[in-house]
Amino acid sequence: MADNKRVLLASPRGYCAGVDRAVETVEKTLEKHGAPVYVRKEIVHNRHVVDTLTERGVIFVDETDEVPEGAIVVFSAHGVSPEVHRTAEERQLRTIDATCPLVTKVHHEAKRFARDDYDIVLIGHEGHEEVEGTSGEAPEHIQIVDGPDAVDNVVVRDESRVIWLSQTTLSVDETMETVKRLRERFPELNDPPSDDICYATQNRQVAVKAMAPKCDLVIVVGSQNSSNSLRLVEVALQNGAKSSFLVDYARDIDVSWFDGVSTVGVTSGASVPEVLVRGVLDLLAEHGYEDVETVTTAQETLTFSLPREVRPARTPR
Ligand code: 10D
Ligand code: SF4
Repeated sequence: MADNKRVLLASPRGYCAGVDRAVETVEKTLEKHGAPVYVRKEIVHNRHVVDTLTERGVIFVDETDEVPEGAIVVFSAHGVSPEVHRTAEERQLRTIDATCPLVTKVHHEAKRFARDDYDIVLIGHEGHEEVEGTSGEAPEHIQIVDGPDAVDNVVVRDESRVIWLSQTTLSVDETMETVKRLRERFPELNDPPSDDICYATQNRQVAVKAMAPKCDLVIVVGSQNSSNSLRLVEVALQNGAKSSFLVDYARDIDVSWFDGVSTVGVTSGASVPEVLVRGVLDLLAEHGYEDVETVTTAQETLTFSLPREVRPARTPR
């Protein structure tokens, strides 16, 4: 049995402004129009959020051709390509776009640099919905680079007109390594006009970095398909945590992970409701980890207004 059992709780953790907006968009759509409401792809990559909304009458579909003509469909926080907008329009679907404004910002950058005839290197995970949406803005100008080792495969037309952009939820350190390798190949490589890895992704990684060296175990609450949550496990391991696991629920924790463990770090991905973290803290307390100390590395205050279709009407003064 380990002595000095304690929990370090990362802050910030959990819901970011884009997830909060996307989940509320679906809730408001349900309130306004009643069930069923269709959502293309998982609104955010969290099992609990998806299951809870399903119980309330949301039908999650993979593609808009599964939505009955004329019905309402919400696009997920990860964004969609123009092709998805076109097919929805053809089927006369009523669309509500819950794409995070910070993802939309990267779409705008992709369109702008494609218009200026740059070759765009989009650093991101092949097959991830956000990457599919962003690359769909200018498929003929964009090539996807999935980490440092993929840099060797990049082919450009003019080395002086190359820019890199990225998915919003990547590991900051790995992305910088990819950019370094890109710059070794293309010394004139242009940087994006502003950070594409969003504030929430960065803040959650910084908080994990601060606590990881002190942790025997870091538990990250999040789903297996959540890019930003997975990155937190990697960041914990790369920064001194002796072990780290991703769990959807407290019940996924294997108590043998606690063997010989004094300090447990806890954090959660940007798509994770706080109630799930509470469940993990309760389980930890049952195993003697009652002392919880918060490790705060940033304060977050950003919020986004809801899409026009579900925004509350302004009350006249
Ligand atoms: O997989 P992921 O990290 O991109 O998405 P998740 O839904 O877990 O978190 C929110 C991030 C979004 C919507 C991408 F910006
Ligand atoms: Fe937006 Fe960042 Fe949240 Fe993604 S992780 S939804 S880009 S705020």
